[in-house]
Amino acid sequence: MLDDIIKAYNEAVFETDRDAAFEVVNGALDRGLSPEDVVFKVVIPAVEEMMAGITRNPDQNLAQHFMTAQIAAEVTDEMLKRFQHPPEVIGRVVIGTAQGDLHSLGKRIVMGCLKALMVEVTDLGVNVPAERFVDEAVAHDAQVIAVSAMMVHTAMGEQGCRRVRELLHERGLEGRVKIVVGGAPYRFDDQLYLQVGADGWAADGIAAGRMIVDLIKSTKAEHQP
Ligand code: B12
Repeated sequence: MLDDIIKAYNEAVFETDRDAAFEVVNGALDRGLSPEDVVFKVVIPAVEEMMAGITRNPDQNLAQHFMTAQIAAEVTDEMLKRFQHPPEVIGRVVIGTAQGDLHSLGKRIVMGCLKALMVEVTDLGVNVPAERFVDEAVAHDAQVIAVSAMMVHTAMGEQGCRRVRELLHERGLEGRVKIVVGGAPYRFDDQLYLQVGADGWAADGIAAGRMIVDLIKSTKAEHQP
């Protein structure tokens, strides 16, 4: 059954047919597939296939890629509403895309993974100033600030993660709040997260979920009386 669903979903997004994609997803739910499986076994692999397509042929139709990303984001948002509600929250994360960066899909996927792992997530959206990351982390009593950056200049620039690190330092919050980063530039250089002052990074949503849960647990343990 799963193979048929994946094939039908991939055909729909290849045709950039949003309604057909939703029909496939709703049909899959009717046939008993869980919202979690829709995201992790159907939507994410389709996005990964799109990314592999771009690597193979950078001249591929950008509109098609954009629609694949848009459809994936919409389906993910719908499925997240139906994810099993966690009985107990492990910790809290504020997440956003760095200042100057409007890429949102990777962040959404990370959010989905975190929610599935019982982490409370506050989405700050895209183009988020460093000050806002820190203010919101304090307001939500978050253990982790998650900064997504898809472009080299937003990953490495002075207004992104580096500035968040400076602000945490200035406000004496470094023990209480950790910073994690992710996005294409970090996949190209797996040491880049250290250069920009982050505590951790991950290459995909699933690894991000695991890494952030570990960081929340260790941060909470350090602060237990
Ligand atoms: C889709 C896309 C767009 C869409 C974005 C739609 C949207 N709503 O998000 C649109 C068309 C709008 C777009 C615009 C632009 N884009 Co664009 N875009 C892409 C593309 C093709 C895919 C990005 C994507 O969605 N990937 C799919 C998701 C699932 O993967 P992901 O984002 O990497 O996220 C995963 C991991 O990285 C990780 N992760 C992500 N965030 C985080 C955060 C944390 C904390 C953690 C732990 C993990 C984590 O987990 C995620 C899930 O597995 C990439 C190419 C690529 N190969 O990445 C270019 C790319 C990022 N774009 C690029 C560029 C240049 C642009 C534009 C400047 C183009 C232009 N000339 O206008 C604009 C910039 C707009 C802006 N100011 O932000 C360049 C950046 C180059 C560079 N070296 O800086 C890329 C790399 C394309 C290229 N090869 O040139 N883009």
